[in-house]
Amino acid sequence: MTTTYADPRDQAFIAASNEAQGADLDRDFDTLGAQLQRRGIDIHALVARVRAFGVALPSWGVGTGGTRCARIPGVGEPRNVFEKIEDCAVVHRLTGATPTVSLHLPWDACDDYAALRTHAGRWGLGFDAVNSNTFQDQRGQAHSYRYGSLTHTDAAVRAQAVEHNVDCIRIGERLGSKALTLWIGDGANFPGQQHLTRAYERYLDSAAKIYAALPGDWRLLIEHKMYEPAFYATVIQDWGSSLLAVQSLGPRAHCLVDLGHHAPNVNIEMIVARLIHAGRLGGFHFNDSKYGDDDLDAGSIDPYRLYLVFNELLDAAWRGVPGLEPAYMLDQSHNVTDPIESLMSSAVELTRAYAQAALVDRALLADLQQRNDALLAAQALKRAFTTDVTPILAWARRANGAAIDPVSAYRASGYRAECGRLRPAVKGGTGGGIV
Ligand code: RM4
Ligand code: MN
Ligand code: MN
Repeated sequence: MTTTYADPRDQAFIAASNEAQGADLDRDFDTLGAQLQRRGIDIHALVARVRAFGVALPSWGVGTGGTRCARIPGVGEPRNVFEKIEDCAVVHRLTGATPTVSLHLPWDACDDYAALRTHAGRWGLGFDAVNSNTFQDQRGQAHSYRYGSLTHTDAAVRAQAVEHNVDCIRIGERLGSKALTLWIGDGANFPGQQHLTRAYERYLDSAAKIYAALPGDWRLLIEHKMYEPAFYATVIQDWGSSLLAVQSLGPRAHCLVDLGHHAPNVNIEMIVARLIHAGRLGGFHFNDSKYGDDDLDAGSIDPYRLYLVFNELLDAAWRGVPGLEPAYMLDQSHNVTDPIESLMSSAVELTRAYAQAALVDRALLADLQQRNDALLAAQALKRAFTTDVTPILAWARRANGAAIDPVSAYRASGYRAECGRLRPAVKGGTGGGIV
């Protein structure tokens, strides 16, 4: 069987694939526009906001992920960071919503960062936060992270981990990044294994050294995670530990919330509200989960929760909370899907939650809350969520030069098969770890 290939990043290809769907979209958009008008909402103003929405892609997300049991690679996976950028460009061109990439080092280490920046720039891509990795031993390093990194009992191991983070900052500077995301796996598997207070104090000491190496216009984002790989006690296990750390580090340290890093049923939107209140909400890793750090596609399990997170963010914007500029990043593991398709649909789901949250009648909601009208307040919030904003998202994509239906355009392009031809699997490629 011969498959034809068309570059899905090509404007003419995208425009042609939009042709067939354009008339239906226009009709659906007009119908929705009339409905929203009756609610006092200008659909074009909403389109303008949606067009400007962006989320960063995780470089590690374009390869197939895995679990603790196995990683089963897909066809035509990117073999190096340049090829990862190629795939990210597909996601961005087809969705118009992913203008930046978040790198993970040393998974994405390369010889020429200036060339990497140019390569990304050619596709209109920039770089968001860089992620360090001291949860794995790296080839050639002097000390092992078996018993921790930034919190290790041995000062030499801590120094090595600090140095890696400083290296990440220097690389990020060359790429135009403005933040370092710090997530460590340090912790204990047994009660008694680690002194809970001293381990945290060692963390603060190491993190302060990293903070001191930040350029003036950079932020340090601290990511908490309840468990895994440490199964009894993780040093930065919750937003409390994270908030105390950023407060002790300084004004450019902020908390990053990875949605999957909480126990099931935890009220994440409330954590978001608290961090906004503290002026320390720095960013997100979006994904979805059912049980733990499942790294499933954003919005695939509980889209209402995703919406409620955006509701807090837009409520804060409505209240004029100063200095709130959280970095939006995806952090997912794609084990059974084509990673490009998962990233595209996740970006769309984020945009959907954002657009829905923008529909909330905030003055009405505030009034209902003030009058303790629980039922109508809940309905006012739900009403925005149950509005099908699909035509707004598609319209915004088309206006941005992206695809009305990203996944169908992608499939029609034959990109994955072409990658399979151009990228024969290599042993030991930089696919990343089991994420
Ligand atoms: C962790 C955490 C980090 C990510 C690694 C790969 O669970 O979410 O953000 O960098 O996985
Ligand atoms: Mn994460
Ligand atoms: Mn995670």
